[in-house]
Amino acid sequence: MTTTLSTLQEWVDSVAGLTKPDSIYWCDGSDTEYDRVIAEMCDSGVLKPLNQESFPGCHLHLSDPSDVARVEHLTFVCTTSEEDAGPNNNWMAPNAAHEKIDALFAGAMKGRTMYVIPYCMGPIESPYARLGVEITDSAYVVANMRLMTRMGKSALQRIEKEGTFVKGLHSTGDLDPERRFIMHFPEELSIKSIGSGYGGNALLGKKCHALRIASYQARSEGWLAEHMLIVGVENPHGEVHYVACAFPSACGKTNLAMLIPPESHKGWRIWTLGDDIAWLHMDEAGKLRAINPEAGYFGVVPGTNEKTNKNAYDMIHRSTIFTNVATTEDNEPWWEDKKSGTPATDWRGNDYDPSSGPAAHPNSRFTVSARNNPSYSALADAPEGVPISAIVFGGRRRELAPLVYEAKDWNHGVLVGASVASETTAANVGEVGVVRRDPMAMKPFCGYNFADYWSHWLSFSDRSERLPQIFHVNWFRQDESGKFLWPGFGENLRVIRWIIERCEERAHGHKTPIGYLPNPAEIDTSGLDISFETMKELLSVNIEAWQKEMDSVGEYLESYGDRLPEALRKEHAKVVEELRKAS
Ligand code: SAT
Ligand code: MN
Repeated sequence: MTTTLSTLQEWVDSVAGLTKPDSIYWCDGSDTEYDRVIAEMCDSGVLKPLNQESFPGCHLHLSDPSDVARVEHLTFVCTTSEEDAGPNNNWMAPNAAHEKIDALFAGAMKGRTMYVIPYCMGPIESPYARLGVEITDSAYVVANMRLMTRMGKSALQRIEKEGTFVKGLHSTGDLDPERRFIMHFPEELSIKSIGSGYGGNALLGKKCHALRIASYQARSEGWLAEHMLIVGVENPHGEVHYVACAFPSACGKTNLAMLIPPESHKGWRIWTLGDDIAWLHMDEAGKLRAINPEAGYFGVVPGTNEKTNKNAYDMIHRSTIFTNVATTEDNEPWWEDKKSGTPATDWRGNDYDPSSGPAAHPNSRFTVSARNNPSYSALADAPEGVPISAIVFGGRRRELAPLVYEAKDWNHGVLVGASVASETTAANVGEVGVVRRDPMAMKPFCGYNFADYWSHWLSFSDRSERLPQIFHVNWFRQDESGKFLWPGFGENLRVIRWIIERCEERAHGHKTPIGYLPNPAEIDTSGLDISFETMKELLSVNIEAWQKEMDSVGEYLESYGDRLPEALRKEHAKVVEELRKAS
């Protein structure tokens, strides 16, 4: 396979000229190809087959121990003007960035195969889908891209028809963190990534394309590329509401997207559209419609069990690539909180020794096709996407943020999103558990200045009267002893239900300075072992603490200087004033 599109052929030729691979292979996306690539990796030791009786089609990849997460400090947005990248991104001038990274790419593929991966983000027939080609020297990336995107022949056909595609160049290089960079050139629709084989750094269709480059494109084209799961919530009458939720990495998006309703919620059903990324477009009727640009899940493994996420637990028992988990004596994958089996070998491939830390890496991952998911919604393939009733922001916060509240209107909702703060997780290299601002859960992923991004969000209120209602949730409140106040997981449906009842104008709630909170009786707690006091705690607004919070939000917003939209400043001032009156 080669291509009739000369711009693509010329780019592939020039990359080969720079990186000097032994051979070039164009991926067609077929099953035969996938099986062959997997077999080759098993031969070379990059993959290990797991127990094929209990885990048919499953394989294990152990990465370099220094290459287990995203590297925000080595990730750059290279726009002509530094201001366009904004204080939220690392910036390098495009020429300097190309020069620096091309020097690392020179000869990087010697002795290796260069794979050309045409892919489509979104249903192949969708007007909202976007195209890309990733060039990589990693067979692991090829296999993962096959599971995560619509990859191969049909994508190439559309690329040749449209002529426009995002160019992604990737090499694992020598895996030395000193020579690792993830660079984005949104003005050129291109990405260059070297020195890492890990998910978000290497599967360029995902965070690099579908969020950083796409968010930049979306701004000029009038849509939104967001770090959101998409879920359909069906009530016992068969009515389905679609909800999009933005939570930071490793804060439970996959669990919520695949939730199994608790015993108390007979007749309810959850349909998964996506677990990580949503592209939102306004249709002619003024409704926001969402598609999931991805076709698979790259989820956190530890903590997955029959209680927390039975759908995921079942789904990853076949045709799954595991990265950096432990294994049992029987060669089954093992991870912390799996609730069965014991580890024999840890994620580094050593004999398991509890004194050297967890057996599975805290950011160990499964890669699996969305088709494996028992709650998969066929509408995930609908070209027109699904209409969104509610947008939900959330973070991981021990204190302050109530279980749920609703923004007063769209513009206030933009402030709520811009104010999101969350404890850092193992999804990025760095300290874990530190609260930081993570607006719209996009801090690591917005491909341009956050101030301009908030202006773009605000601009939607002039375009439609039928926008989704905006909410904020926090599943992670703890008491002084560190015990979680809310049971979470499947029980989160009780909160989602209130959100939907608000959208249907059936739940009243009451107004507070930070937004609408549920009246205590409006969250169904039947069958839950949760006291009235705890619910009160979860659904209260501590005025003094919120005043401090709003001071900190104000400082954060002002750090964006003149570019900060006046409307956002106004929303902030309104909340400050209402808190003052309430104090
Ligand atoms: O590493 S990924 O960016 O793909 C997953 C995540 O951190 O959200
Ligand atoms: Mn994510």
